[in-house]
Amino acid sequence: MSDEILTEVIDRIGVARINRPKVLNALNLATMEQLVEALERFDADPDIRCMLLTGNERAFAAGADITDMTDASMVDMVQRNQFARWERIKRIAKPIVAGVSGYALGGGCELMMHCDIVIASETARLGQPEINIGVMPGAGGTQRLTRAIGKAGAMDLVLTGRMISAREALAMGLVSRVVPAEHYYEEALKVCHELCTRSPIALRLAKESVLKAFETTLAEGLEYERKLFYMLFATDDQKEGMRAFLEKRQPVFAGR
Ligand code: DAK
Repeated sequence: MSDEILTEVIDRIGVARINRPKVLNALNLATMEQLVEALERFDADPDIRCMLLTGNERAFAAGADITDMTDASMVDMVQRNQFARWERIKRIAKPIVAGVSGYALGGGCELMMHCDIVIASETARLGQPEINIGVMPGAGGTQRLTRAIGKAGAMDLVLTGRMISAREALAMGLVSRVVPAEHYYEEALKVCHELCTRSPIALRLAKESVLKAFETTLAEGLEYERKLFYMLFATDDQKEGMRAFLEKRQPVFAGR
């Protein structure tokens, strides 16, 4: 495996770092494949509780690699079936925290939107600038962005291609928290450490339930949530969590 995606395990956290600094972490096909494989490996590893996806200070990812697409025909794009990789990211069951600094543009912003909690450095610059190069978002940008921030904001970003600051993104509801530039990675890691202390099965079902809200009516979503809520009463973790509360101690969740 090449070193365009660096991985490490810190305690029970799977860390994946996009590592193409010369091109601001532009995501080419090989990098995307390596990233998806790394996330799937972490997802399948019972010792890993959550994941941290990050880039470097200058860029989370400045988009899909434009050199991959410049001369592609419509048929090339169809045959590449790049969407399949993005679908695989969508199926990752464990929580993914994004630590975002610098540019998160186009496919980079879409990748960030596939993550569950986004910790952004105050230097982060986000947007969907595909319109500036004659195309439009292709990995959910028109759909996830619209659901995340509403029509007015999504139209503004998608049609003008303008970049927004981390603070503006926070106000729009596109990122979870904004932190000083020098702390974004450690804050994202801190969130991951917190998630490691939670019940992994409850995390998994809670993630699934929140994501369901993107795809259902309110009534269907509530019904779905209710079923998952009942399911948790079949776990040891529910008993442990509630008993620990009553016994005024920290719970120890086994994930069963
Ligand atoms: N692709 C390839 N190279 C890139 C790149 C990108 N997206 N972004 C930056 N680079 C390269 C630059 O070409 C430059 O390379 P050299 O000239 O040094 O060889 C190097 O990174 C440094 O960039 P700059 O010199 O431009 O740096 P600046 O600080 O001046 O500007 C910038 C930073 C981020 C504003 C600028 O680089 C920029 O505008 N970059 C392009 C941003 C962009 O348009 N992103 C959207 C790309 S389209 C799909 C899924 C997803 C997508 C498509 C399909 N399917 C599932 C089918 C996604 C599409 C996109 O993301």
